[in-house]
Amino acid sequence: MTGKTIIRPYGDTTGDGMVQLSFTLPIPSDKRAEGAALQLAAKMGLDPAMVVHARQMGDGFTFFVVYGRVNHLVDLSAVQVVERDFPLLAPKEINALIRQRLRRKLVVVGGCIGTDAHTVGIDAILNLKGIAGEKGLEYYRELRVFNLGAQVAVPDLVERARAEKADAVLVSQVVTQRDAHLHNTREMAAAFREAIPADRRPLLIVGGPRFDELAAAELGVDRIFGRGTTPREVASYLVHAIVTSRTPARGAAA
Ligand code: B12
Repeated sequence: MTGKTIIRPYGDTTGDGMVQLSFTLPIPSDKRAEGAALQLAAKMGLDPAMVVHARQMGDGFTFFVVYGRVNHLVDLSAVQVVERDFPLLAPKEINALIRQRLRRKLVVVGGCIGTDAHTVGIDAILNLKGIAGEKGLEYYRELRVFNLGAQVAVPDLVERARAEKADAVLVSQVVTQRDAHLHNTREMAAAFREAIPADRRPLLIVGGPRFDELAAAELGVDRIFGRGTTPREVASYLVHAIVTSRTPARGAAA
């Protein structure tokens, strides 16, 4: 890409503004349903738009893929993201920094809270097997990892974090129906603040595919990790936040 700051979507030819959109309408698949899909696309600003796929899904629902043109421009100079503001370290460096500076194991307690049973994400980060060719946090000799699994109640999480003198609590939230991930995260953050004094509170980290990484302060946590996160990123962040960027006061949750 060049140094352009204004861009448009690309479909058939550069900058033609063509996008593809998928959605489901609660009506059986027929001509009227396709008309309804096109009306929705038009109201969303796709002009022209065409239905390129329509398939009935169960009784009374139709799944659509619509292809059409948008006029909107993207201003890259106005895009806000959370940039990685810590160095990405190798496992050896991470272990060495914890051993030399913290002089004890760094303790991590994690799990899925609320009714969420999607453990694949937190397992990918915590368990030895890891993800994307990287080993999980259990692989790091200087980390002690407690993976509490699915559907952990917030009071149980707080108690376990306290009992293990956790330096960091890692929570996964995948289900976002009715903003469950936001409510659960706020509840968890409030419970830790109420139960443990600020200077001994573990670092609070949440992750999941549909979080806005910019919302950490608003949700009362220290950091949010989104889709595609790897264990090494998380381990590097832990070292940055707990070991290298300040005098450790955590891990004494009593
Ligand atoms: C596998 C799966 C299941 C399995 C879960 C098995 C298990 N042990 O985890 C089963 C079959 C049990 C299941 C059940 C349900 N599921 Co489901 N499931 C999925 C599916 C197909 C894949 C999720 C997954 O494993 N992704 C792979 C992992 C590696 O990715 P990840 O979670 O994003 O994790 C990465 C990052 O996000 C990040 N990360 C995640 N957590 C954390 C935490 C921390 C601390 C950090 C640092 C990073 C981090 O790092 C990870 C690695 O990169 C998704 C659809 C999809 N394709 O995503 C639906 C999906 C999540 N499920 C969904 C639904 C609705 C359900 C059910 C409600 C269905 C039902 N009606 O019963 C139930 C709910 C069960 C419950 N109580 O939670 C919806 C959620 C919709 C929504 N908006 O909330 C989805 C999106 C499917 C869909 N399109 O409708 N599901």
